[in-house]
Amino acid sequence: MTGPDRVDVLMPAPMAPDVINAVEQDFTLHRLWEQPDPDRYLAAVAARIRGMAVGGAAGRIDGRWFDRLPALEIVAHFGVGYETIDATDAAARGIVVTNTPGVLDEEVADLTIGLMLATLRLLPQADRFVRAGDWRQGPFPLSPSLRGRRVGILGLGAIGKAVARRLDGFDVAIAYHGRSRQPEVAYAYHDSPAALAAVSDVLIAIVPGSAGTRHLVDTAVLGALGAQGVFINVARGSVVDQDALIAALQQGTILAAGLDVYEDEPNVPVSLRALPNTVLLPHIGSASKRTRAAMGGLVVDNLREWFETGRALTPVAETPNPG
Ligand code: NAP
Ligand code: 8YV
Repeated sequence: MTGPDRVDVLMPAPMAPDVINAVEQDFTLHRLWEQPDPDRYLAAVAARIRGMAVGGAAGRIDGRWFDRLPALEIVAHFGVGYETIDATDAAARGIVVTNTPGVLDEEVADLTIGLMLATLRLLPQADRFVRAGDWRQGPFPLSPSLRGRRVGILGLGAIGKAVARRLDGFDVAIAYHGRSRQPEVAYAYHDSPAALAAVSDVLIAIVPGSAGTRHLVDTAVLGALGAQGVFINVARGSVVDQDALIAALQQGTILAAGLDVYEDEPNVPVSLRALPNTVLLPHIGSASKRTRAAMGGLVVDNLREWFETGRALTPVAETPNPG
């Protein structure tokens, strides 16, 4: 795509340098965050913008953007979870929304297993113990174990299944909850998060963030998980009632938690950071160089494919007619 026919693509906030460079190769890229007066700049170029490339830093992409961009055809999102985009409103206006499924499932599943083991076997605590020179005073305390535990997966989708495949090799019982039973799946199905928690010693949340999943894990679910229970959240912070989780960890309602996601990232409450029975990661589920490059590649490929063929590669479920 060269010359006067180059398509105009808006990037409201900075994305990875590789994504910026790749978009710039094929499109006229508008870097809104670099403009001294973004509002005025947008007013000047809005009528030409046919594509948007966005990640979490762009904030909420909804009718307020769509109203201002009358020629917008596609919003290409970096990340599989796209709760920051009003995809229903986009669909109603005929705007395609794409996300980045498929290229990060295995990476996020690897991280989930690592976080689960780190939380159970106290790996960060053990590392700090050695660094502090405390080993010379005596051995590190014995940890809880994965042996004999039952693992519940809240959200047996693409990533949940990749987690389950790994857990198959750990010789643990696996069960799941989703809104629907999956007949082709052999793992035990439970029809509510509380029912799943009641038969689990480790509960792993990997559902999308949405109104429907908000506080799916609440006081009752944590109570059902029980005093030896471990909660792992690699989904979204909104999926768990964070205050209820902190209380459950403080009071021993559950044993421990391993968290990659939080209610108000990057702000993690002091009360959570102070808890010794947590392992806290800064939302790094997909954050390897290899996988982030693949995600960025898919963002750009979606834009290219749409403007070359009129079809998007990975449209989200709400997009009714992706080409
Ligand atoms: P997916 O393939 O769409 O699977 C989502 C699963 O959640 C489905 O099995 C679905 O089953 C279940 N689900 C959806 N709504 C539900 C509800 N209201 N109650 C119970 N279960 C529900 O998605 P995915 O690719 O596995 O990704 C899942 C999420 O992981 C993403 O949306 C994102 O938020 C998060 N994520 C986090 C990281 C990280 O870095 N930590 C990285 C990637 C993704 P039913 O339809 O049967 O309910
Ligand atoms: C990314 C994620 O960290 O894909 C997702 O839904 O949560 C992660 O892979 C995030 O989208 C990048 O901002």
